Amino acid sequence: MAKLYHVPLSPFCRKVRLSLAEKKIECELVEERYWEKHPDFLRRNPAGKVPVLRMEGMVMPESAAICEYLEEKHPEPPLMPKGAAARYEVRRLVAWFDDKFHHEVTANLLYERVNKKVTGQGFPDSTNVKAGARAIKYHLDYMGWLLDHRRWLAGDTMTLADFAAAAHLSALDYISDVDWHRSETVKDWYAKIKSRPAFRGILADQVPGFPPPAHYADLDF
Ligand SMILES: N[C@@H](CCC(=O)N[C@@H](CS)C(=O)NCC(=O)O)C(=O)O
Repeated sequence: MAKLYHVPLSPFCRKVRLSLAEKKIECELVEERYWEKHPDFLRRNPAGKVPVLRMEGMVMPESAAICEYLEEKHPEPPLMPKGAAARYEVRRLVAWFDDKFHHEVTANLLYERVNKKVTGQGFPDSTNVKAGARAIKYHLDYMGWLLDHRRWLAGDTMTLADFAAAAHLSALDYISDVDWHRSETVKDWYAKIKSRPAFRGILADQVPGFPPPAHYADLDF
């Protein structure tokens, strides 16, 4: 069986978990305290980052490369559209969330509030938290604008772009940092994606010392 080395609130790990679950690939989850830098873990990924997927004789770090591998080897159900332009748009938006959103929002909110404590790096920096709280508004507005023009973030079908976005937002929702009142369109999109069977594992996550709010796993939030 495949094995995913992960941490529960990592958006990169969540994106891979969603892809595996959507494609109904069974996978054992192994929590990896990456900050402890165990030699076995560094052998699996010298970059020292999660996720790392062990599957089909391969040991694979890097979430975007993993998701593209899964897409090529297990194309059903597809998470990439057909056609170069549509595929470009998915990759652009995956990069938007995993680069820009990650840097401006996830790092400032989730990493300040949770990762710092879990990894023993002290207290949240309020300047960073304020910057993250400001930035998420603009990102939610951008998502709302995209979804006013398309059924899903990158076009007419659900793709890796939706999973990338949902991975970040679900981790932030776990710490109540998403204002779902800001955009009805974004809330409807999240309700749709949250109710997929592939999301169940993520909604069941529990991080010791950080209980999720009641609405986190509620499909009618
Ligand atoms: N580009 C990587 C980023 C992965 C990443 O940054 N993971 C974080 C956890 S959310 C990590 O392992 N950080 C450890 C570090 O940067 O040393 C991917 O997409 O897999």
